Amino acid sequence: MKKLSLIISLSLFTLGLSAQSQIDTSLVVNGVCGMCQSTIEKAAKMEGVSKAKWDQDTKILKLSFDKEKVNLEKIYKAVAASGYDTEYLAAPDSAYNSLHACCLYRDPQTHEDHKKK
Ligand SMILES: [Cu+2]
Repeated sequence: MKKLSLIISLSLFTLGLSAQSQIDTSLVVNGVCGMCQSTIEKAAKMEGVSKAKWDQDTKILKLSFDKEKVNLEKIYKAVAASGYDTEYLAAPDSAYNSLHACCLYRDPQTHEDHKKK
């Protein structure tokens, strides 16, 4: 019985550790449409990221990741490299310019065009 309780407390301890390495945070990422959403989420979903969900209206990318495997800086760098400006880092022009025409979120006209639909 003593052994069993030791095993239980050990596994609870391990559970506690894994829960602690999980980070839930969010990141502001500019974008306009569903296509932007899939590109942003795809870029953010790297190893160690268990959740990456971007909202078109709020521009917020909700993230859950394992801080032992990845960090926020790595994630926003990948998102910026995919062509999207984040609150910490702007996308390089070359990446931005290779986005689909309907995704060129830096142009106010793009936002207008999406509102009309
Ligand atoms: Cu788009």
